[in-house]
Amino acid sequence: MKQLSTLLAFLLISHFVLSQAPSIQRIDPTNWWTGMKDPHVQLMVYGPKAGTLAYTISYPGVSLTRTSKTDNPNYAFLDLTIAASARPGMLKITGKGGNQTISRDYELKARTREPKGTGVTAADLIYLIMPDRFSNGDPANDKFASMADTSADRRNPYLRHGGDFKGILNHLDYLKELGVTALWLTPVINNDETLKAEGPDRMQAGYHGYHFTDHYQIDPRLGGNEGYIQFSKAVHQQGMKLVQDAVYNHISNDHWFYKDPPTKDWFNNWPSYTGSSHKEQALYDPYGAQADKKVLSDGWFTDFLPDLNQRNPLLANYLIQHAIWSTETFSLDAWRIDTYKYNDLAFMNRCNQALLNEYPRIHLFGESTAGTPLGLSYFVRNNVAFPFKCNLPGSLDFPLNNAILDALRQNFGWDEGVSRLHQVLAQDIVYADPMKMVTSLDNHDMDRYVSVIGDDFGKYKMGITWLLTTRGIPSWYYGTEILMKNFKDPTDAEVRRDFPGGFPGDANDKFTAAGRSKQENEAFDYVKKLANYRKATPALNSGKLMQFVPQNGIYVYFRYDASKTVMIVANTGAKEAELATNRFAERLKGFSAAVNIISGERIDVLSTLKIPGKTAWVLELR
Ligand SMILES: [Ca+2]
Ligand SMILES: [Ca+2]
Repeated sequence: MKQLSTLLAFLLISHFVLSQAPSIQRIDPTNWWTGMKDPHVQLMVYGPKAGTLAYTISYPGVSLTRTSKTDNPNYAFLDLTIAASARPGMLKITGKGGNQTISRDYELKARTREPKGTGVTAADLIYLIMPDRFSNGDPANDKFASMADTSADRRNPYLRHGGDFKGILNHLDYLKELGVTALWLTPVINNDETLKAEGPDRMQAGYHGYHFTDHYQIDPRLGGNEGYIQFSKAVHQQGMKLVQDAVYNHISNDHWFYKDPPTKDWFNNWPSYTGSSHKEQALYDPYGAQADKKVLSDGWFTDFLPDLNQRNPLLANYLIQHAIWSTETFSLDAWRIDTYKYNDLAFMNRCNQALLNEYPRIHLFGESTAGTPLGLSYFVRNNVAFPFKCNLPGSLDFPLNNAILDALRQNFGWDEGVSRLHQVLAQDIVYADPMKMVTSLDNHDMDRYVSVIGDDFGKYKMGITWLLTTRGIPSWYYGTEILMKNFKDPTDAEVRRDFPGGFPGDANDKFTAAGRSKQENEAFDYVKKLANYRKATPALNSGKLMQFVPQNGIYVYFRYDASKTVMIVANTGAKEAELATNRFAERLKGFSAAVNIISGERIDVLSTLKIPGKTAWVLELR
């Protein structure tokens, strides 16, 4: 009897499912525009049995050129061509099946006049913010009962803390004063996911933003789509630029399309869980094995971040269009591309080119944690005869970052200490354009700079001097200017602490000089002075670089153009040292004096210089 009733229930449910009318629940991209350079767009139409319908579109200047169906009946992909003559408006998408007809409106918007895709250059200073940890400007959006994770608790380093766009906007003046010209936020796309186990006794939220659950939603806890549009407007009104953090490689396992994949090959599936090897050498190694290449690219970043199969052309279009949609909707100036080396690199070339075609000045830079300039050059435009040619304009410069830290941590030697910095820059020939590399001292995935250099204030200033006077586009991790420190012990959360003063109830407001200690003010003022000097000095932000082989722990280089020469001198040793300057005649020719741009002191550069231990000078030659 029980079996019979189960069978009846099954038949009833099957009948209901089979007879359920098709419907359209969503269309991605959620809108498009007239007047784009590329007249094509492919719409992903999703809903129960949406793929069983026959589609038509009737709108002047818009033609439906192809409908693609997949092995999942809930999807249809519609290829549209939008003629230059098409006007903005609502077009009707009609699907017919049997005696069913359903229609959905789809908006073709007019492009706004907001500047977009304007790029970042070596004249910029990019400030990296983890929005949840910077400032809470709107306590009403800290958590939502309707979301998968309903918690927010500042006492727990693994949960959300409530930071948002409004909080950042409240402190744009602080950032402007520091000399910041561009903001890079860790991803702002919705991470509506359940808490994930990050260890036996720890549950972590996607507070950092890297676990996407819906590409077309900005996280409501940051301010949502409308909040991000307003944020972008306010940032641009202040003359700053906006860099978005992209993740093409993977999504959260709470993403809506992970639960109902459009095709069987939407993800890189393995017979049993296979993580990436993280060994990027396999890709450029002339002796590399295919098996190693496959596990690097198609292995999963973690067991809860499904790896996207970007070789599927429908998925490739989905990701590329999302990048263009975001650039257009939020007026983005540049993209930082997460986990670049794990992507299908042929797909990435297509994606980069599509963005560059639509926005020729946009800057794109990847995160490829390679240890050497040669290794990194594989993942950026390069001068090396690799069989594969990457078209990415820029990259985060991890070899230079590591070399700066080594220069500050190690004693001077043939290959150690500041020799490392000289040697890494000496290999710049591998990059097509070293000025487009994005430099840094630390970031949200690394031990904080101040801790790595052992809280040594002399070293602190020296590393900053190099970052802000050498080639490339400098980036800055929030809080380093007020000496925020920590190692990633026990986890990353330690290097992602809240900015003091950014949250209701904070004891000290370190956004103000009065809230900072004497040394914190000295640190802030040092960065401010150099960042603003760099901004105003073309020799530093677009001039040439000439470096001299370090001797006795002293490293000297010049930045110069037709109108100005800046000499940077760093004594990495602990004791005062003398430096005869006749070695530098080829750049000192025609100059006799210099002004130390930090102290304002005037010095004679043709005499022997006496440089105190652990000191860097920035000397503008006169
Ligand atoms: Ca908030
Ligand atoms: Ca991958």
